[in-house]
Amino acid sequence: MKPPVRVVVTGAAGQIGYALLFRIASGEMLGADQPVILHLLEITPALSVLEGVIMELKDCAFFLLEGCIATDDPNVAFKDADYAILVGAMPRKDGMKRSDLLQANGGIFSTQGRAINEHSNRNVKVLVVGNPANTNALIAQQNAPDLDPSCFTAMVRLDHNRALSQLAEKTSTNSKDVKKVIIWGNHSTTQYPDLHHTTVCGEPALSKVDKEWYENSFINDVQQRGLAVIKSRGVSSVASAVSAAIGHMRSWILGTDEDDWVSMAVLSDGSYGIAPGVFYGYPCICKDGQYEIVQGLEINDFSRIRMNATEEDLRSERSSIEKHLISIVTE
Ligand code: NAX
Repeated sequence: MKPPVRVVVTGAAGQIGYALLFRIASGEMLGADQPVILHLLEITPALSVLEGVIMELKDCAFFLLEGCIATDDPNVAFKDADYAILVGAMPRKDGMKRSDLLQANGGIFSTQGRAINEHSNRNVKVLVVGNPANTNALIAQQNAPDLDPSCFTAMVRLDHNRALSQLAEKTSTNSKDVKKVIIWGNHSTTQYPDLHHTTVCGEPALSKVDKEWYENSFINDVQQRGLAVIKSRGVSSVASAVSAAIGHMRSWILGTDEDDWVSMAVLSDGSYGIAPGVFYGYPCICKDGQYEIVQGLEINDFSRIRMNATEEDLRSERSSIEKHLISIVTE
């Protein structure tokens, strides 16, 4: 058995947090030989709920779970963290403007970014799930100047999985037969699910489906899937979001399959003409705990328009928190 690693989950008493903890403690994220100590961060009013969550974790008698720390203090939560999944975020309330939501989350993610900077392992791997995930990741990363920016990522894996599944269903195949889907850009309705490089059973995906379906149904259905789930269930995606978070971390830590890639939102570095300064969904290959953006893919005009539109969306999110960002960083 390896020595235990410390895994932070924020918003641990919320819907996604609650479901995520049991899958981490059972070994699904890090493997069946990796013991974990869970650090659970919540807001003060939710700490009593968190007590019950810990009781249930103990009641599972997971042999990999070596301890649980519950706290409302980010400085305690992020101490010596090896991995962190930032799920807790300010929900959008009735009548709240998008810019107000961005500001409110600016406060949460800047505090957490600073705590990570101060207290976490220098190689910590951070996944931001709480929305607006890409911009929250940017805020956290900008507030952690002592860490390599590649320690931070945001989740577009749920969108990636939705695309895999919808294409598999359309082509009467299995999701394992579908490779190299890409979600470019923001985890929002401007995201661009790209099938130009995708294969189904080794053949180009776009030779197996008609163009009209790809351009007029598929893209929109993937972009709108989260809203469709809310419309049906009355609440946002939980189990599928948890599965995506586990998959994202697992790929990052344990590596991607040789003949495939995954979509991860990472700090743009100019790749594919996306200017630096936003967390943008890219195709990534992971090896030895590091991600790399896949390079050299040909981008046609159809894709370029959509890639630019989702970049615009991210730049507009960034502009509404820019002042806040700068004042935090230079404080
Ligand atoms: P819940 O409202 O059930 O849970 C959120 C939890 O976060 C609550 O328990 C709350 O007390 C806690 N929290 C709030 N502020 C906190 C803070 N400053 N520190 C620590 N904890 C804090 O929401 P849930 O359904 O679990 O969703 C969580 C987030 O995931 C939301 O922002 C949601 O929009 C986002 N999602 C992101 C997805 C993605 O693909 N990136 C998909 C699923 C989900 O919609």
